Amino acid sequence: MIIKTASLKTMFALGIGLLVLQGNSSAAPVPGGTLDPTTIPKYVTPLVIPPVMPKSTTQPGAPAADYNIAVRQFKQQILPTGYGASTVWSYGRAQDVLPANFTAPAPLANNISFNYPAFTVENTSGAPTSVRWINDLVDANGNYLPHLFAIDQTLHWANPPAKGCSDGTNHTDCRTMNPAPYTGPVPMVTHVHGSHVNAESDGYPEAWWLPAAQNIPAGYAKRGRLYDQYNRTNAVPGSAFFTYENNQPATTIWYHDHSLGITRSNVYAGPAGFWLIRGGANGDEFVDDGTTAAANDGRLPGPAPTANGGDPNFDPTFRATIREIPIVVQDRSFNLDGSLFYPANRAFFERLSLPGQPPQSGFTGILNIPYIPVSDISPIWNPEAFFNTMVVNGSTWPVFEVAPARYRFRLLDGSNSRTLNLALFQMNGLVQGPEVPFYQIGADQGFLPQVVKVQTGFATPLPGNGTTPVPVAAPNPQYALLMGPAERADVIVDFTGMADGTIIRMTNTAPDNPFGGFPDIPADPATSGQVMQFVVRAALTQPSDALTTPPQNLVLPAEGPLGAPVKVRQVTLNEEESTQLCVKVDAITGSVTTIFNTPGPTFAATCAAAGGMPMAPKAAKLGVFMTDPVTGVKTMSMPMMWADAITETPAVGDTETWEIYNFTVDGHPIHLHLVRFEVIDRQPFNVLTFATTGPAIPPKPTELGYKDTVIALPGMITRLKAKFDRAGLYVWHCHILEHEDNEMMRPYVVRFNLNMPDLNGDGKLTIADVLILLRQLGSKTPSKFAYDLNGDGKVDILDAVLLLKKVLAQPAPPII
Ligand SMILES: [Cu+2]
Repeated sequence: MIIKTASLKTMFALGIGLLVLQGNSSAAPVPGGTLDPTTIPKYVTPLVIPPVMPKSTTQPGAPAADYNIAVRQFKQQILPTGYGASTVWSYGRAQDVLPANFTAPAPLANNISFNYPAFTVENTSGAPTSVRWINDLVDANGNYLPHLFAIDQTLHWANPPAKGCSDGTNHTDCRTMNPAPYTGPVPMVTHVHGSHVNAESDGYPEAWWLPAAQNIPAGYAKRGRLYDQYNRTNAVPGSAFFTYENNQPATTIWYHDHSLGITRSNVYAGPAGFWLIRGGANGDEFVDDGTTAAANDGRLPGPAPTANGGDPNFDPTFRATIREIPIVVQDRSFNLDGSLFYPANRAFFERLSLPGQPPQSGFTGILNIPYIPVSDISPIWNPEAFFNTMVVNGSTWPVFEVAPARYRFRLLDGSNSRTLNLALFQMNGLVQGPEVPFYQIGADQGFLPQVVKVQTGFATPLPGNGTTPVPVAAPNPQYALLMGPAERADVIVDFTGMADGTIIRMTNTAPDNPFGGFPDIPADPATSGQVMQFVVRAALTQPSDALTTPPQNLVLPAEGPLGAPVKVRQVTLNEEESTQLCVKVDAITGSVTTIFNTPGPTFAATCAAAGGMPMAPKAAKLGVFMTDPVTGVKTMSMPMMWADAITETPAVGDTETWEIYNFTVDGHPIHLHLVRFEVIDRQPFNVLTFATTGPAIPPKPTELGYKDTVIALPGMITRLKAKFDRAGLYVWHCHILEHEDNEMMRPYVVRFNLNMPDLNGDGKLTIADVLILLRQLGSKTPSKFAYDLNGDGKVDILDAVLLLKKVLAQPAPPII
């Protein structure tokens, strides 16, 4: 069944043809905290240019790491001057001491590198980087800091108290029946999104750890079920030591928290930053100017901030030289005191208030239902979360003064749920003037095969010979620069020749709701429909501006395609409704009340007969198809839980095509850890018969580079192809963080190849490989699952026996 992840009230309104109830209207800001977003002045705060994360010069313990990066709580002036500062969390160099009442941004010259978003970690392709990630969410007395937001313990989550699991057991990483918000020490683990990395360093959601606080309550687990470290000699409490091989082409990736069931809340508090990889065979050095005979003489706009190069936020001379800038766009809501707002109960999502409590956000209707443990609905979790204020590099609606020159922006949609559809327009006073194109050169995982000129309604690949072809229409006239949560776009914007004082505004016309494809109602034009503004200043011109290559001339060093897949894997996207809570919606007030709360085989029919509807959505889930054991024909989509047995088990070195069937009516930005994939196509299908209903639609030209996140549109099969080239346990998930946190994430394991389980990689099968496997039996690491040679979901003596049989079955080696 298809279920819309809108509020129940909206679903009800749609069902009876009433659209007067709020929910999908864009004429107003989306509800949020007590600060009215329309009162916040726009384009008054200069854009913060993230400086480069400084390497550590002191070590908190052995072994030495390139970076010791702590996450801390501090204040930041996100809103314009005169408004209250916001309490945030973010990363910085651990040795930097924050003064009391520290408020970011602050000059790097003061040896302070803490900022939201975090400073950029610069890397070279092929050169490993080690990071000791430190959970430093403690106060001045060494006591743990509680979360900034209400934490729902009824999701499958980290559960540091290690008790109260819903199945009656007591351990971490489970779903509890406790509806009260969690107020203890905060679990964290860092994932570098898009990193081709060993499993121990990937930031597995059950590999979290608590801060080394002095008052961790007795009985609490300080580490998650699969906490592990690349270098197991690290002894610094409250940290983990990870190593990143960076053995991947130059690209824009990013780091953020990934703890089980609490990622949405942790990331919303701030911790995220860019991780750039440069150099290598597909780096900037191999960009060519297609209009000249010389090889590799293309020059992209630069420079970017460099380590020890100055502080682009407090040194105007240095700032004037910068031409390459990472830009993260996020939506947030605020309260009058400047604090961040994140909803604290399910009623907020329904645009209702809780019974017996003051109305929230002016909602007059009441959500009067029981929650877990009485029903099966989580009390705090919101199925999606949209916010009314646009924050760019940690400032609301900033302004950036630019030279009349070409700039390179590495754009990231860092929102929890919001898809962006970005465009640039010259402004003539308050009137929107001509559109200024984006020239997209890269996607998530490196360069596109061709520069794509992106304007509203058009995406035109450029041949790279100085010419611009007739514009190519996008699949729908509304498409501009579309980015789902976690997607990146490496773009050039050409301000060359623009008059001093020209104003260019970045707008967003994706909906204030989950993106499900165009057409849709654009975001509120007065708030979430605006992003940031540029002002051309001729005085900022640098001599080097004349040296950069016009985007029409660029020939990009993109990679070739992957080979044929050895397997086609079919997976599904699903949403679930309650199987016990039947509710009704008051057509006047929108209030939702319980009709009955009883599970049973006839629940759905009984609820419908009573004039009600199941409370929904309950969760979003990934899944697989059930098939008829005799005919092999698909019979139904089988939603799977995080805790269910692993069903996606590619062998090392295999190239697979994944067909993602989306049974929901929302688009989901699907992200696979470890791999870089090609988007093959999208094809409509019938959700009842699973048969395709139309031709496959090729990816947009902006999706032709390697990617790690793709929007799986509703009612479509989205096909991607990836080579799974490292053994270990990883995850794949929806990057709508509210979905990811409530079951829309699954582990997958890249197993050693059963045909050639050469575990030590010496090119032959010997008893040494068997010994390696035997050593895994007692370990608890994300890598261990790669040794499940017989695919029974366990790594045990049976796998060792299987391997031994293979070793013994080999023909005797020739005697020389
Ligand atoms: Cu999703």
